Amino acid sequence: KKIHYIYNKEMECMDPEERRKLQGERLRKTVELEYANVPAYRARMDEAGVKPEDINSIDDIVKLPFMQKTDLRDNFPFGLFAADRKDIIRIQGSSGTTGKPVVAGYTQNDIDVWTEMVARAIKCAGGGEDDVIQIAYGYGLFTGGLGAHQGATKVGAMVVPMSSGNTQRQIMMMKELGATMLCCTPSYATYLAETIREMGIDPSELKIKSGYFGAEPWTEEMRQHLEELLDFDAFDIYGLTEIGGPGVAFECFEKNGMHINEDHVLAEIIDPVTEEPLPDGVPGELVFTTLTKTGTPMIRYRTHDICTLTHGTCACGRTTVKMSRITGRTDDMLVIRGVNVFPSQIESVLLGVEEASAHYMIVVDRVNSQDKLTVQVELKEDVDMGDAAKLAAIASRIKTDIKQTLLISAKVELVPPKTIPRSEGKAKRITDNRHIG
Ligand code: ADP
Ligand code: K
Ligand code: ZN
Repeated sequence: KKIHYIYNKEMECMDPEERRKLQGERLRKTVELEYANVPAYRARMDEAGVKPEDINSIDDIVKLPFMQKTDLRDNFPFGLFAADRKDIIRIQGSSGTTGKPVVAGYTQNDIDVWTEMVARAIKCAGGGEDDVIQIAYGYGLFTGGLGAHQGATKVGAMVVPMSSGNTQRQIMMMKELGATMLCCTPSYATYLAETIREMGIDPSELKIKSGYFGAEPWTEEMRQHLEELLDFDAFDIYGLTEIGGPGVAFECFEKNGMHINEDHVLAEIIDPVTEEPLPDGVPGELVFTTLTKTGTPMIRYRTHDICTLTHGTCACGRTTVKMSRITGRTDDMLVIRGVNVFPSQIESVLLGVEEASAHYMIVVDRVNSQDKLTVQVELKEDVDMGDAAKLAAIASRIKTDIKQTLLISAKVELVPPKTIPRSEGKAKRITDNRHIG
């Protein structure tokens, strides 16, 4: 039975015309703040010949230059902060990047906005003060744990801050405390659910009724599998550190798209090549502009995530635009166990290994619902393939370097010279067997 709970009717069910007006006003304010306080973006606007006064409605957004992840890296750590340093009360960062990570600064206002966005999601799935909400996202710089925690606290639930890992203990607590909701990555949720079954626990012995799962792509098939295992409702939740973490968009009981919190973020879909806006239903790159953030506001931030948008009133009563599942990325970033991995990072590790050639293949599989990363490395011609001890030492060194650089474990397979397929065009460095999208 579908019940439509709505946390903030005024904002979530607002008349679309009225909302456009509100968005226009907030956009102007954001642009003024950015122009006054962020020299890197001011320079970009000057170059494009656009001033804050030129932004009088959301239709004017097309005049504004885009922002990219490289802007965050180039201005690391504080270059894009629009607020006074004393007003920044939190730093959150992206999960998987090496070297200079991507960080965002949050003012009290930004934390409140983020909390409200996640509270809307949790309420939407039926969460409230009678609920026991187990958070099995990692806590830390990663936005998953704290984001879910704040939202669950806001709706008055009894929050269990488990963080990720310790699977048997998670399940014991889930049972003993009578957790009614679960928040974690979809792959971890599946692993938990499968372990629950393996332990001989029937879902009826648990009180779990629903959960929010995000931070990585997943499929409708995975939802069905998960819902069957736990006999509950599994919902998708989307977000990214740069825009404010999880809760930027969340699914309602209709389960056919995620409602974007449009009073706080403005979404566009563009053609990633021409940068022209695309209409509803046409897949393209998702672009976000924050409308209420004051710490690190973002204007036309290119997410590299591919999806479609659908406007209109949902059966749940919300009038906010819905985004489809993410079906792919415009760059070669892989999301492995929620951690962002670029093939170039693996390449740079291999470049530092004397015996390794520049030829490699990254293989990603899903085994027992967990992502498994294998790196096949072609050895240089002069390496003695008969020296097993030496080979083991090389493999182990590469494994350690990958772990240190990317913060995730990989299996390393050394292969003889000239065995990795060569390419004449774009090199194919990735074999992703997870069938996503
Ligand atoms: P986090 O640290 O929360 O993982 P990142 O900024 O590192 O945040 O990663 C954000 C990226 O994760 C998004 O741009 C998107 O590619 C992916 N992502 C987040 N939520 C989802 C989701 N529900 N479905 C698909 N991909 C998602
Ligand atoms: K991620
Ligand atoms: Zn809806």
